[in-house]
Amino acid sequence: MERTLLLIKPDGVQRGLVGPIIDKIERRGLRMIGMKMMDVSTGLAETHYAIHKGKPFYDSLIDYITSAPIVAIAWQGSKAVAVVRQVLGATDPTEAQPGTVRGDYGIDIGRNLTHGSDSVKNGMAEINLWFKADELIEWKRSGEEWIFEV
Ligand code: DAT
Ligand code: MG
Repeated sequence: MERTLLLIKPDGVQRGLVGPIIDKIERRGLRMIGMKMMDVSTGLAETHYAIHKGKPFYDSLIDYITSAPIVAIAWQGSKAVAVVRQVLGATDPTEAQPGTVRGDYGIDIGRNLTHGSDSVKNGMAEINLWFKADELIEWKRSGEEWIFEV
């Protein structure tokens, strides 16, 4: 089973979209294994976005993610990485399909509401970065046999 990190960024929290965003992924069938609301330190933001250091949007990206509380959620399930990325839609909301989070709720790339891990490897690494081991819950969601064939 894959694991992936979802961040509902400050605009998602401020705009009251935490529920609708979780709803899409929960109904799709992934199992939530950790969730918390938090203020993001500059250090954590810089580690998370280290791959973008030096790019023109880097400083504003760090300012954005540290500007107000976020909600971090760890998800588990078959194909979890791709499923969350699909639900979020393209990075630039003007390119995201209707029906996706960014396609339904976003306009600017600098206010794109969410982060989703982009690979299985990064999903594991990002969950370890954002969550302590005792903040993750091992459980089985009832009815998963009606979502996953095996
Ligand atoms: P994603 O969040 O879809 O994985 P990414 O990892 O390429 O996208 O970029 C991380 C974030 O940085 C993205 O959510 C918004 C911002 N960003 C990316 N490209 C940008 C650009 N060309 N201009 C402004 N912000 C950008
Ligand atoms: Mg990314």
